[in-house]
Amino acid sequence: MIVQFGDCRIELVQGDITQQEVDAIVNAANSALMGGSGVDGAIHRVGGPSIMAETDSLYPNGCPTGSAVPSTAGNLSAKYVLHAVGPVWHGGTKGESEMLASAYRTCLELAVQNGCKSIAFPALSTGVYGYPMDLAAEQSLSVAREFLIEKKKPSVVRFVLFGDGAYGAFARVLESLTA
Ligand code: AR6
Repeated sequence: MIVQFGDCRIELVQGDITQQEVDAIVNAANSALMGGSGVDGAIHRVGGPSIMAETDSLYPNGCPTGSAVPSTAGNLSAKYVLHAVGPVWHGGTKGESEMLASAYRTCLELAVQNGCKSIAFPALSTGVYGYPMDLAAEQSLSVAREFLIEKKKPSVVRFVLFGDGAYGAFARVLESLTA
């Protein structure tokens, strides 16, 4: 599914984040930037050890929840990996939605600052961190839409969803945002 906002677009695809041909790929990292399972495991496996070597040296104190930090992308075809730290879901009363929005916004800002025309996000926080998919879809797509309307870049914001359930949830929300 593709929806145009001026000269920019939001794309939804089903697939593997590591296979995306974009300028920046977003990692679903933890605040220690120590690697893990899911997206994080896949990015370090496919991208190779140079990514972790770089984040260890540039960010020895990790990255706070709700923020993101950039690195180069090793063997991935992207130029950058943006390591974003989404919130752990605690029922929705601990500022989770603000932290999720802030993680997405920081990645979009980093992409623009680094001259990236395209960025691919996974559904941050919806795996190990337990954020409900429908709520995550609403939050992430509204941040992306607002950013594109206001800043008019990057040209392509792609959400790479794992499986039918995630794709369906994002597609329903994107339809409602454009209705
Ligand atoms: N491509 C796209 N999406 C994927 C892929 C992939 N290769 N693999 C999983 N997903 P998660 P989180 C989906 O757990 O919830 C790690 O251990 C997955 O189905 O990767 O932010 C980190 O080190 C889910 O919908 O990230 C942290 O400790 C979404 O991506 C912690 O997990 C995010 O799932 C972060 O948890």
